[in-house]
Formats: sequence, structure tokens, C-alpha cells
Amino acid sequence: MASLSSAAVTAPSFAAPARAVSRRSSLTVRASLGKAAGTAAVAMAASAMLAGGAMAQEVLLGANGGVLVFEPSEFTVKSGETITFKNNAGYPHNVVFDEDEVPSGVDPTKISQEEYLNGPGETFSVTLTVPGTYGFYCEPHQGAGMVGKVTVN
Ligand SMILES: [Cu+2]
Repeated sequence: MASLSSAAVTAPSFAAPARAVSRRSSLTVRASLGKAAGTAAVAMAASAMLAGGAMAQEVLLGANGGVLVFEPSEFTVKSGETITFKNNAGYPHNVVFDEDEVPSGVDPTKISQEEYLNGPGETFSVTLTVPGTYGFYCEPHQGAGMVGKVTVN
């Protein structure tokens, strides 16, 4: 059953002449006493500088051009050599060592950087001392292939 009720409502519209509002000189300014909290966010890039000029391996987080990879993704270091992961493109990234791919006796949580690196150029440095092969990955981009492998001699 279809009941058709067509009510044509015509809204009366008439242009009300805009009155020129005289300029009011008394402006009520409500002073908001906001505490000026000068929070100076100082990004401290805690990059462990090596004393003695030992060798160091730098790994870019995200390749130039934006591909979500570690660059290099496979490399070899000497025991005690500092590895510095550096935000380059496509961040945030992190560096998580795979608990199933570290030499026995190594606690992956102690060498991983699970907190995201958010800022450009932000770094994370780690030193591996137990010889063997370590697998690591970036949590946000593991599925995209952001995985790596380091061999410590
Ligand atoms: Cu990543």
C-alpha cells in the first residue's frame, strides 16, 4: 500500500536589510592566563661515539628512494664492533633481534631497540660480542621484507 502525501511547503524568504552595525569600541578581552610551558623538546641523538677509532658499521633504516629495507641487510662485523642503525626513509622503524636467530646465551631483548625511531637521522647503536649469526627485523615493516642478518666474527 503506497500512500502518497505530497506537502509542498514553501518557506517564505525575504531579504532582511543588513543594518550597518556601528563600530563598538568596547571590546571585552578575556585574558586567559595560560601558563607558558616552554617545553623545549631537545632531541638528543645518543649516538655512542667510539673511542679509539674502532671500526663501525652503519645500517640505513629505509633505503634512499624509500624502499623499506635495511641497507645493507646482510653484513659482517667483528666482535665488539659498533653497529649503528640510522633512520633514513620510511620511518618509524625499530630493530628487533629474533629470539630464534641469535647465538645461544644471547638475550635478544638486551640488544634490540623495540621503541620506534621516529625522527630523521635518529640512531640506535648496538655492540655484539658473541660470535655467530643474528637475525633481526623491523616490526612495522617485517611483512614488507625489512629483515636483516649480521654475522659476528
Ligand atoms: Cu621499518
